[in-house]
Amino acid sequence: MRSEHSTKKQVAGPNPATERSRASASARSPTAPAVWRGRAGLVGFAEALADRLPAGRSVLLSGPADPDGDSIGSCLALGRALELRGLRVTIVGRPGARYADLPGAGRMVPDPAIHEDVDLAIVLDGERGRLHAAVRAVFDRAPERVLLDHHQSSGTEGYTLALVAPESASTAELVLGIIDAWAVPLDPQLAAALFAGVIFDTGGFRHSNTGADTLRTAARLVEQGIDHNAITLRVLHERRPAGVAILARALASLQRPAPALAVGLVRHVDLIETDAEYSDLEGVVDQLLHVEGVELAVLFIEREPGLLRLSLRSRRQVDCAALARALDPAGGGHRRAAGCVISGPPEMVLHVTIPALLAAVHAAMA
Ligand SMILES: [Mn+2]
Repeated sequence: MRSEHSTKKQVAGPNPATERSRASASARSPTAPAVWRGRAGLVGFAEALADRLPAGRSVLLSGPADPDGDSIGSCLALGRALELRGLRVTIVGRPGARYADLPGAGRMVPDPAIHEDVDLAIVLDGERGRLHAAVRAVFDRAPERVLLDHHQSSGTEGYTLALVAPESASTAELVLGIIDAWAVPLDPQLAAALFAGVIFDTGGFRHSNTGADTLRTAARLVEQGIDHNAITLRVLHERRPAGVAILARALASLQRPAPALAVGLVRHVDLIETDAEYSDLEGVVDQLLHVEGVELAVLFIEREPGLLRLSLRSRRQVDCAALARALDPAGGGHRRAAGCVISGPPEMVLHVTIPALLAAVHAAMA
């Protein structure tokens, strides 16, 4: 399983001079915006964040409206670290069965229930455009707005503080870097939440974004005595009965417009009839990608009647983030995993989209 937002390992470019100068400007003035790109900015970001968070301040933490394992694990771990530092923390999201056992998941607040103003708001593992509308309103009103992310497609405009590190396999690894920079001692609760994030975005250390750093991080987390096997089983493998039923329908829908392209369609009626939720479809697109000979897999999910959510995955050549953005200007993600939304009846959307998918496959494999 891989999030929409996990990616092939990418080499960080040097920080643009403008970003560096803005970052150093923030050290002088706590109100100037500060932006970092790449893991190299982690300590500077952590220090700037700490400067803005004296004990007693209120902080809101949220992932995108449909949080995945990395979003949830990152929010829970950073939330705990902030509480240990004396902040008043609200964590947004509905964790779903896969994440309900993680430490702190029980106190997450559903997105629509968020309305109280906070001193500082942080969006993790996705930019603010992906927040639930209710959360977005609170986020935009917050005097300090922070982005912590690893999506190559995330912009950094509109934040008082931002770190985007596309070379990091998961946002959870960035959170651990912050925890280390703050010298907060790692404990089993932090480790369990972070481990969930790391395994989600690396597909259990199988995706190409898994590097030596990720494995070293995992070793540190396992050393905390967490039940890594139980977390992996729950987060990556276990399915609700409704999830098995929707998986069966998704696999039965497989089309191969070309040998290298796998397309699946889950209609709204499938979700209704199987009683499946959107989160039950996590990891299903990877099953399509793992068909022999497939380079690009796309799962079309009719989330609401006439509204299709596309999950794109590639093995090597196709840049899914660029393809998602070409299909939908609001789409994006990582090179090997991305998503976008297209409206229209499923047949029509397939009819107009498949030629573009075929063109991308042929161009990438030429
Ligand atoms: Mn992620």
